[in-house]
Amino acid sequence: MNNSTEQQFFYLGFDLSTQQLKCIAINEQLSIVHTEFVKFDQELPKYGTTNGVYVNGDEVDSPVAMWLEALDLVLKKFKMNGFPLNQVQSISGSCHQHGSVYWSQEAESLLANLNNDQRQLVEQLGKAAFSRQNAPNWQDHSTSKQCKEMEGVVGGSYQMSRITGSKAHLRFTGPQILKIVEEEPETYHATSSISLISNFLSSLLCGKLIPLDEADVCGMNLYDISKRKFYQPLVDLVNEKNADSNDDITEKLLGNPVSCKEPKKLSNICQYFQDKYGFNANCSIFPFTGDNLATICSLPLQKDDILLSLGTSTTVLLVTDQYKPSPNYHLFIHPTIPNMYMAMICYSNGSLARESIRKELSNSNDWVDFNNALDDTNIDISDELGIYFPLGEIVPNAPSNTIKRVKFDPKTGNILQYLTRFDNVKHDVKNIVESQALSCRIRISRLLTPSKPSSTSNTEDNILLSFDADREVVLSEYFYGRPNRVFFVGGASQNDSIVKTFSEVLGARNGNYRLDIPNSCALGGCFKAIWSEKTLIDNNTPSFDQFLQETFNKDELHEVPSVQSEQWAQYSKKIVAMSQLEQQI
Ligand code: ADP
Ligand code: XUL
Repeated sequence: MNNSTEQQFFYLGFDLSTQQLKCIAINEQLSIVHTEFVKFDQELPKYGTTNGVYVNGDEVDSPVAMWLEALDLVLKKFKMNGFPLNQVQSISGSCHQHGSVYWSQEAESLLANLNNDQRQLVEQLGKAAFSRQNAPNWQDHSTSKQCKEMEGVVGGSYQMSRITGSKAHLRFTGPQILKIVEEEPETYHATSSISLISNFLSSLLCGKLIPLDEADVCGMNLYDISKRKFYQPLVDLVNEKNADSNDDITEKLLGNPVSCKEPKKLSNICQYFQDKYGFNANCSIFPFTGDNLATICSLPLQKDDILLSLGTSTTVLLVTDQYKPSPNYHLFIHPTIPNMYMAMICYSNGSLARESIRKELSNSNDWVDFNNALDDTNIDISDELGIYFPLGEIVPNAPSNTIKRVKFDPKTGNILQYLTRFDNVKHDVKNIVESQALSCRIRISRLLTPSKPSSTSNTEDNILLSFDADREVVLSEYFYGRPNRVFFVGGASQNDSIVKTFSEVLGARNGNYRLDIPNSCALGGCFKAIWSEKTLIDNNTPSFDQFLQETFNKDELHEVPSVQSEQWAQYSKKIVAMSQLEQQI
């Protein structure tokens, strides 16, 4: 390390993803000064994972011991490369969501007695600290029975989303825990506490068991988001399924989660890390959160801003103050901005579906012909709509190879005719991109601040749309919600024509931007760490979004050229047709 790092303060952000543990250090100017990572399959091959997990039919899990080794290894790399860990002021981070770690009765004392006696974490905690050696992973899909049981208790998918922010999902931690209660009663009984991956990692750094993070807890299907406490009928279900009446799930989850209303220091880093890697005794640990939640903390996102990831799949992350749950998406408590939520929509058909239309159009491996068709204003698709799901789709729920093309009446939105083909594949090019964007717009519109108040006087308003989970929505609620800004990331965000079409359909009021965020999860952790520490030292520190707005390097944002956001209104005509089309799936 050169002299310029002397006397500086640094902030660390971890990212424990499915395939690797990454750790990034930033300075006071929020610039990355050092990065280290450990790739599980390659660097810890003795665990024999593939892409970080074991797959056994529909069960997917990961060895917890591998993560212990990875934590020592990543910090060893910082030390070996001369990074001054003694100048780190604070640490936070993110972890893949929904996974769960099962601690044994001895865990608490083993954590409290961690010391630098030459033995690694894996040797000191080893098997003894865990009642289950593997942690279920978010890719697990073995809990259909438990999802049904849980939705049975609350009264169905919509009720489940209304209470917990999401309908019951196979990967969510509540169904995963319930499965262990039902199928591995001895394991459950031997478990003193259960962590998500996020508070598992913060517990290691603190040398004591840390409760859940209130943002990440929303990925469990157990937490009543509006009441900010565990939902008792679901807690009772887990307790009743468990033969040992002394075991209470809320006790195992260590009671109330750590609130996100204000920064909360968990503790200083524990002695083990001070002695072994030279951390300062005052280095603060702040709550870790889920990876998607950390991603929204990596940018200066404000209310009504969207982060749209156009990768292999499409993911929409939105900052909203509206708690209007739906089985179509997820709502989580925002990890750093009080009274805000993060909405998330996950689509499986994104780039791969566009690629399949590109192949139908021409043999070319680039996007030139596709983009020419997409930009061609002479191709009129104003009375057409198409949906293209080569892969099974999550939103709307559809089996693989669901492809539908229709002509509709633009005045009423009623479908007039189903087609097997349009006149030309160029129409498919325009329709696939437009309908993908329209689907995002419809799903998020009710979560955005309306640009006009919605009215119920119009007779049109009474039309029942297939996206109306709660049967209380009026058509006009889908018309006026416009995003503040849209930030595009992921592979296809490099494509001007695709990004321009999405921008026009979504109709952001204050611009569309493209950026590269390869380190978003770890950076979100760094930003949370620096802002939390500064807020504790000086309570005049601005709110999280304001702090990032002031300090974020704007050169990283590239405005999307020549978007006509006012075209937005014309796509409203397709909402009724889209609803009718989705009803036919
Ligand atoms: P992942 O989501 O798997 O992390 P990426 O974000 O890198 O991956 O996205 C990969 C996808 O991006 C590919 O399927 C590819 O079709 C798409 N992609 C990459 N470049 C372009 C481009 N210029 N135009 C359209 N799509 C692109
Ligand atoms: C979100 C989800 C994944 C994991 C792993 O619900 O399951 O995004 O967080 O990245």
